[in-house]
Formats: sequence, C-alpha cells, structure tokens
Amino acid sequence: MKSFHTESNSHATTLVQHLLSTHRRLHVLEGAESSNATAEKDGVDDLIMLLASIAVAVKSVGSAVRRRDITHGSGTESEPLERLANETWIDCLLYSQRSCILVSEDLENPVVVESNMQGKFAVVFDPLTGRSYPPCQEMGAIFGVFRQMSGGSPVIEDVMQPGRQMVAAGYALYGACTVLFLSLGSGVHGFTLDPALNEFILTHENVRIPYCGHIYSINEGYCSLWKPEIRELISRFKTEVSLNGKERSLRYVGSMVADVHRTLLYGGIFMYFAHQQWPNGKLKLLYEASPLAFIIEQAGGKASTGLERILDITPESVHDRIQVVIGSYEDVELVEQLFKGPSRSDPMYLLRRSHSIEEMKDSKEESTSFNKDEDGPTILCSTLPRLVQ
Ligand code: FDP
Repeated sequence: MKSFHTESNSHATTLVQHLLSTHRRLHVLEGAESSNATAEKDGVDDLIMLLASIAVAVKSVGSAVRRRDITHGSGTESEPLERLANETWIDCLLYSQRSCILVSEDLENPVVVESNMQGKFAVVFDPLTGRSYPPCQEMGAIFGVFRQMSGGSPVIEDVMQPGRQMVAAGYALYGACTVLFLSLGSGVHGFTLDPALNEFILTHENVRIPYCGHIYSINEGYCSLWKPEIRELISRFKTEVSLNGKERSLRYVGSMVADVHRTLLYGGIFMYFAHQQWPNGKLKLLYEASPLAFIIEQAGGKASTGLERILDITPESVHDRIQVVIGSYEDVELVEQLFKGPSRSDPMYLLRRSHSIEEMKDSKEESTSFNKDEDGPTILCSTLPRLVQ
C-alpha cells in the first residue's frame, strides 16, 4: 500500500505558495527601493490575502454543495444553498479585511464594508452560478476584483469599472472535483482541490486556449427567438467545418462557468445572444461576463458582445446584462464578422487570418489538432500583473 505522502500532493505547489511566488516575482521586478514599489508590493500582499479568503469561500461552498447533493438527493430546492453561498462569500470577504465594497448576484444593492474592516479592493461575485437545475448541472462561482478608485469611503463608482481594470478575476467549479482558475493579469493558472490536504494544488499552469476549436456552445432552444442572421450563423456552424478543419460539435451544459471552462481547455466558442426574452442578453456584465472575459483574454482568447470587447464596457448598473460571444480567438472573430464585418482595417487581421488558414491546411494534412502553445495569438494583454501598471 502506498504511503499517504506518495498518494497525496504534499510536494506540489499550493495556491498560497503560487500566490507568494507571484508576490516575490513582483518584488524582484519592481525593486524594493522606490516608495511606489513598496506601495504596489503592499497592494499585492493585500490582494493575496483577499484571494486566500476567496479560496476559503470556495472550499466551504464546494463542500456544502456536495453535502447538499447527499442530503437532498435529487431535490431541486437550491434556495438555502444560494443563501449559504452568498453569506459565506460575504463573511470571507469581510473577515479578509481587504475589501471595501461588494457586489453579489444575490443582493440588489452593493454592500459597503464597515470602516474598521475595510481594505482596498472592490469585489464583484456570483457566489453560486449555474444553479437552475440542481443537482444536474455543474455549479460554481465567478469573481472579479478591482482596486478602489476613490480615496476614503468606498462609493458605487469603485465597482462600476470596465473589466479591463480588474486586478484579478477567476472562477470555481464544483464538478467531479473542485477547481479554481484565476488570473492576476499575467496569465491564467488552474488549481484543483486535493481532498486529502484540503488544499488547492496547481494543476494547470499558464493555460492557453486553443487558437480555434470545433466545439460551439449555445442554447439552441431559443432558435425561434433569435434574429435571422443568428439562425443563419448557427446553421453554418452545423454544415461547415470548423477553422481547424474538424466537424463542429455542440456542447451546452447550461452553466456559463462550466461551458467557459470547457472552452478554455478545449477551445471553441460559447455564445449567449440577446433575444425577445432577454433583449440585452441574459448574462450579467459585472460578475459573470467580465471576469470570464478577463480569464479568456489572459489565456489568449477573445471575449466580445459581437460588437465590442466585453472588458471595455463600463456598467451603468450593477446588475446590467449583456450578450456574450467568448472563446478561441479565431472563432470569436468569425462571429464578430457577422455583426460588424471583417476588421480589415486591422493589419493584424490579415496576418492572423492567413496564419490560421495555413494552420488549417496543415492540420487537415496531418489530421492533428493544433498545438496550444504555438498557436496562441500574439500576447494581447500585459504580461505584468496589473497592479504594477
Ligand atoms: P443559471 O441561471 O442556472 O445560474 O446567468 C445564469 C445562467 O445560469 C448561466 O450560468 C447559464 O449559462 C445561463 O444562465 C443559462 O441560461 P438558459 O437556461 O437560458 O440557457
């Protein structure tokens, strides 16, 4: 029989170790001598504390989700679980003493943290997403972190920022195992909860989304409610091969976090278009679309409404909804052409396009899929953590 140490991940990198090494890297990059650098470093300290508290919330809610599945069997009432998840996130964020204003999917209004517990970060989150059909679809959580813009007491503007200003974002998924994927603005890293250690272990370092994919993900039940051009687009997906030369496949979990997670790892595209029932789209900008857009862009993909970059949108209210087209760079670009025509004024467009056509030929000849590392687009986002920009 193997020993505990061999079976467990006792030599692996934990989330906290990973965050601390990010911190050390920053320290080296910035140097400790300037007062600015010290202030930035302090900001990173606080951000690490905040993320560690978020990890506690994820562990706690993940464990409650599992217990609920046992105690309720096929029960469908998720309301107590929703309440528990929301309260757990708020408690963890308050007691981190690093947050100043919180926006939750489950609260109509933002929560301003009491002055004696206040920190520097505004946090937006959906504490239990994908909750419509428990226990049949994967639930998770999504979060984004902004630096407080105002000095002094927190104000609503601290959360009403475009997603590109996030200093960190991530999601958790309570599936066969609990995973936590996050980015501090320098790539995406994924952690899996080791139940033996009750620690998140680094399992996906510097994730890159495939440049294009063959999976498309959409709720086709709304077909009759879509505009004709969207119906046309989806019928093209059914009849035309994907940009990597494979037959397309449809996958739709119905939980955005799970659909985006699969898209991140295997490539392709996730779409939720506006239609008669949701005239602006259904997904919430601040705590669903923006954090996942941040993750996808950091992994080399693209996130759009079809017309504009999601991360450039400034919310008008905390629960704004938008339509979402998110995933592999080339696949999203293809859909954007439907909305705004090919971006031919962009000199990189033609380059990328011919590059991907060449790859498509190669992949057909070799019948192999793309190499994730080599096919990512030019780095789109800064490779330095946003805190030091
Ligand atoms: P849920 O209502 O189950 O929380 O915006 C929430 C969301 O799920 C997304 O996670 C999911 O992608 C979408 O709604 C599913 O909506 P449809 O049932 O309309 O497909």
